[in-house]
Amino acid sequence: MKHVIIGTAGHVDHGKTTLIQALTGTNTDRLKEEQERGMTIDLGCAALRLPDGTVAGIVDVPGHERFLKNMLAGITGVDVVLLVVAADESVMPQTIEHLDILRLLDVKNGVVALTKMDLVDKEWTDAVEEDVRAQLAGSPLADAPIIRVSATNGKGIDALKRILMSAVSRAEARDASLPFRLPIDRVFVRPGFGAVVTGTLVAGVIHVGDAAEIVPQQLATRVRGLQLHGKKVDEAEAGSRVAVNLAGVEHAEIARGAQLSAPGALSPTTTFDATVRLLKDIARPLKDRARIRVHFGTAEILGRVRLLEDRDEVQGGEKVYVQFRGETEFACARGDRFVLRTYSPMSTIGGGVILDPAPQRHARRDPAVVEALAARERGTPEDVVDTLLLRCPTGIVIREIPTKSGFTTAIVEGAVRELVNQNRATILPHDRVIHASALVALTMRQKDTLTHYHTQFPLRPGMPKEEMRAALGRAIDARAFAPLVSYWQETGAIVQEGATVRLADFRVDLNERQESLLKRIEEVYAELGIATPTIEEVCRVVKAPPDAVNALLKVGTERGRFARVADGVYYDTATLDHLKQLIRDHVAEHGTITVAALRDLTQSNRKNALQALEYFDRIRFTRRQGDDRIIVEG
Ligand SMILES: Nc1nc2c(ncn2[C@@H]2O[C@H](COP(=O)(O)OP(=O)(O)O)[C@@H](O)[C@H]2O)c(=O)[nH]1
Ligand SMILES: [Mg+2]
Repeated sequence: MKHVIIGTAGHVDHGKTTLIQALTGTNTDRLKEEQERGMTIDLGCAALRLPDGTVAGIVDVPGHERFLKNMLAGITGVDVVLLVVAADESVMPQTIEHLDILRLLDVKNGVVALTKMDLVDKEWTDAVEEDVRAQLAGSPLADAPIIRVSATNGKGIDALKRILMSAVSRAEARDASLPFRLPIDRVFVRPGFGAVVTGTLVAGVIHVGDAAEIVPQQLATRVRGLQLHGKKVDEAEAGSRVAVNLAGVEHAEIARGAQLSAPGALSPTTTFDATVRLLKDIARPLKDRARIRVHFGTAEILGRVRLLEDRDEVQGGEKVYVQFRGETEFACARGDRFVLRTYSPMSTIGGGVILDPAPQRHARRDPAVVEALAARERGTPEDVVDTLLLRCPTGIVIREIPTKSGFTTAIVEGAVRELVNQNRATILPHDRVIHASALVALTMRQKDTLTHYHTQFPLRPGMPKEEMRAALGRAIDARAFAPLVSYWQETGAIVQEGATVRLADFRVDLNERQESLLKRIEEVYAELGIATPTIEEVCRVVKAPPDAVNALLKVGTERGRFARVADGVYYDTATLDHLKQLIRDHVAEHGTITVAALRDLTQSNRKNALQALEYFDRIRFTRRQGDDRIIVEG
C-alpha cells in the first residue's frame, strides 16, 4: 500500500484546522493553549480515510507568521499540499509566503480549498477564485484544482475528499529501499515506556526491534514499539506518520530537529555545500557571510552562508553555489531541500538543495570548487553509484552495477574506487561492494546478534551460521551472507569454525561447578579409555543432565581435551595419546596393526578397536591396507 502525507498550508484563521476536523473528525489543535486561543501554534496530525479505503496521514500546520518555524518543520515529508484560502478574505501574506515555501521545497502536488463559502455569495467567490488563480500562476500549484467548501455546513467536503484521493493516487511513492530516516518533530515521554518521538518517515522501512541512531547527538537506540495513526504496528514504510518508542535514550537528550535513522545512515555535520535560489521579491540582496536561518527536515539551524563564486552578493531570482557553516551540529543528506530565512527580521528569501552534507572548508572564488559542485548537481558516477549502493543494504556484485547505473565498467570501477577512498563504500570478498552506512548497520546487527547468542548460550562455542543469517534479516541471501562473514573474519571481528561463528573475543567461561563437572566427565572417559561411554552412561556416573554433559563435552573439545568421533561419541585426549603410543610401538615391531591386534593390546572388544582405528584413519594418523593399517603421520 502506498503511504502519503497531506499537509495544510495557508494564512492564519482561514479555516485549515476546522477543515481537517470536517474531513477527519480530529481536532489537530491538541495543545491547551491552542484550544484556549483558537489558533494553531504547533503541528497537529490526523488520519484521513479516503473513499477508496486508503488512509493518508495529515499534518496541520500553523498559519500565523510567528509560528512559521513550526510550519516549516511540518511541511517536511509532505507529498500533497492542501492550500486553504478563506473566501471572505482571499489571498493574504502567509498564503503567498507558504506558496513560496512550497515552490522552494518543490511540492508540486496540491489542491486548493476555497473555504468559508457559507459567508460569501457566488459573485464574490468567482472574483476570489480569479485572485487565487492569478496568485498560483507560475507556482508549482499553477494547475491545482480549486474546490469550494464550507466546513460549517459541510458543503463540498465529499467532493474535496475525492479530489484529495486523486492527488494521493498521483503522489510518487517514497523510497522504501533506502535506509530509514525520520526527522523528529516531537518528543515526549510515555510513563512506563520511555521516550517517544514522532515524525514523518521520509525514507525506508522501520521495524520494531531495529537498531537506530539519533543524529546529530549520535545516540544509539532501538525501536521498542511503533504506532501508526494511533495503532500498534510491527513496521512502517516511508510516507507514514509514526510514533516511535525508543529504548535506552532519555527524552531530554532529544529535541525537534534531530533525526532518527538507520545506524550509520547519517553523520553529524556543521557544514554543507548547496545550490541556493533566491525568491524574486526580496528586500535586500544576500551577502557573503550573512547570518541566516536554514530550515530542512524539522531543523532550524543558524549559521553563515559563504558565496563560493566570484561575487560578494546575490540578487533576487539568482541561483548560486554556497557553503553553509552552521553554529551547531545537525544531520542532513545529499538531496535534502531547505528554506533560507533572514536572521532578523525573519523573512523567507530563498532555498536550495544540499549537494554535499560533509564538505571540506572551501576557499571562495575557486573555479575548481564551483565546477565540482556543478558536477555533483548534474550527478557524477560516484553519486549515482552511491545512491544505488544505498538501495542495496546487503551489497551488490560489482559487475552488476554497469547495467543498473548505465555507466561503462571502467567508469563504474573508477567510481567504486573513489567511493572506497572516501570511506563511502567497502569492497567485500567475492567482488561485492557495500555502502559504508549499510556495512555499519549490518556489523552492528551482527555484533548484537552474536553478543545476545553468547549470553544466552554461554557454553556453546558459537552460533550456527544459518541461524545468524536469519537473525540478520530476511534480505540476506546466501550470496550476500558468505562475503560478509569472510569480511568480518578478515577484519578480526568474528571467528568461523565449521558451521558456526563467534565473536573473536568470546571464550566459553565455566563457573567453578561446571569446571569440576567437566573434570569428572574427563575422568570417566580416561578411566574407560578405548571403551568410550555413551552420553547416557556419562550422565549416570556424574549425575548430570544430558544437556549439561553435551555442552561441557563441546567446551572440552574446544579446549582440546576431547576429540569428537561421532554424534555423542568422544575420546578424551589422554586416551587418544595412549592409543597412539600403543599403535606406534606395535607398528615399530610388526610393521602394521590390525583391529584384532589393537583389541588385544587394549583388552577391549572388536567394536571399540575398529571405532578407534577408523577414527585414526579419518584424522590421517593411520591408513588402511586390506586388513592391516600403517602409520602415515607422526
Ligand atoms: N463560517 C465559517 N467559519 C469557519 C469555516 N471554517 C472555519 N471557520 C472559522 O474560522 C476561524 C478560524 O478557523 P481555523 O480552522 O482555526 O483556521 P486556521 O488558523 O486556518 O487553522 C474559526 O473561528 C472557525 O470556526 C467555515 O467554513 N465557515
Ligand atoms: Mg489552525
